[in-house]
Amino acid sequence: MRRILVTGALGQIGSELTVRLRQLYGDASVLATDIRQGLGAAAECGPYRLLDVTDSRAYVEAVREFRADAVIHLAAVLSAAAETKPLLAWDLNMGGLLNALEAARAHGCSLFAPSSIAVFGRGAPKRDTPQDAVQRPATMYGISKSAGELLCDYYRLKYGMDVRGLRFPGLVSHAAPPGGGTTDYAIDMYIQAVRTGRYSSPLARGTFLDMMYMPDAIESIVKLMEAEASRLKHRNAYNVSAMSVDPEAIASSIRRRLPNFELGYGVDPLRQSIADGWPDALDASAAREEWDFAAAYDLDRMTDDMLAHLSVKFG
Ligand code: AKB
Repeated sequence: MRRILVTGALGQIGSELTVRLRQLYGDASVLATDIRQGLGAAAECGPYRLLDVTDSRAYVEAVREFRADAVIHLAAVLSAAAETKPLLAWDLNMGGLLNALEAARAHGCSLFAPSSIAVFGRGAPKRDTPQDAVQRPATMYGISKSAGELLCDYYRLKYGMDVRGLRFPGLVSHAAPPGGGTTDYAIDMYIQAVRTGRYSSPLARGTFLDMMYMPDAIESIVKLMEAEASRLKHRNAYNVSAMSVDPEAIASSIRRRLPNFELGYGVDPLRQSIADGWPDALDASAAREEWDFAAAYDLDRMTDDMLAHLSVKFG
């Protein structure tokens, strides 16, 4: 990658990824785009442009004018938000991806498109969910991600494009606020632990989900995009995960630092039913074998870093 266009640059992944890409490739080589006027490092430390990814012409124009050779397409509606606005989620997640693929094709760019643990559903093993497992998602978000993986494969096979992707688990970050995901409860728990010392979990005790700390997600995107193409068999998209945790596990990790932290439960039926359809723990061996995926943060290391950052922010 030399000149990179990022969509959804003000979102959960984008706001941290843009900063990292600018460290690696230079400020002027990374164009951050989003649908709203930008605030924060992603918008202020380098080129920024308003871009609605559902506008196909504007997408092609942005790629052409910036002379991008890589597109990182992050704009999407996450799972819980998608269930409240399924048509919007379909339009944005599928229409935006199609426009990304077409813009990248028109200008010979490589493309990164994130997928999710949400592609799995009934019929897939809950533990050690294999790279190649049956996909029967029961949420609009999962359906859009599963169809998105197929679409990316199609562009690879039909046009020979270099399209790569990761099936992200819940991503935990102190930088951007939670954005409508089912796994975002974990971020909320850390914030409330620092602000109020207590938290009511929308997911029940024993609901295990894969998670990963944002710095690991960012490094994974860079590593995958820079990986030797001849090693990649599964391009769209790789299972990745750093831990499988339930609310109690996160609370116990927090209590090592904040012993009085209290965890209660106020289960949200929507988010619980979404989480119940997802795997407990993915098998990430294909990512390890094909491009040396490795996560640096386990649960306690992530907790220590989250609490340190959030204490400065809210303490
Ligand atoms: C969500 O919860 O919707 C996302 C995801 C797992 O893709 N964080």
